[in-house]
Amino acid sequence: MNAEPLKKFKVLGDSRGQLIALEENKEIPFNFKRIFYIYGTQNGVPRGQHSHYKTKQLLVCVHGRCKVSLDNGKEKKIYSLYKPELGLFQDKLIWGEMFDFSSDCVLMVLADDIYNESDYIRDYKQFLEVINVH
Ligand code: T46
Repeated sequence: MNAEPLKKFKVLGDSRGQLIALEENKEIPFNFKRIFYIYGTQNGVPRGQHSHYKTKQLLVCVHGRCKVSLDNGKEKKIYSLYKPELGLFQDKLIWGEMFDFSSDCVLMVLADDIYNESDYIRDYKQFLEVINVH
């Protein structure tokens, strides 16, 4: 991986409790167009297992915990998301897999584009072919 994809956000708030603010082009390292969250993942089931041609994502586990592997075709690293002040940047053309979800995990994903299935690469062999030509 080039730049460190795991970001630690500043925790605001006071004696009443905590608050984290994410702004585009600051904590979110792109212009932001979409948010979605996944939850209720069944025990032992992975999610993701794909890459995007263009879409960039920032993954934040706002409740519970999970692990994420990021793979650039040459190197694969595993990250633990276990508190809301951690954000993991998944660049375009990086294969991502989310796994080891706690039953209470809510994984929020911020993306720089609207949903478009044609931006997905869901076959790992095809992913390796695509990154070889970029
Ligand atoms: C990712 C992980 C964490 C939409 O209609 N709009 C959307 O914005 C998204 C993300 C999905 N969908 C539809 C497409 C499928 O019919 O929701 C269904 C489930 O999507 P998918 O199989 O891609 O779900 P996951 O959990 O494997 O992956 C999703 C994201 O696709 C992915 O980018 O990082 O969550």
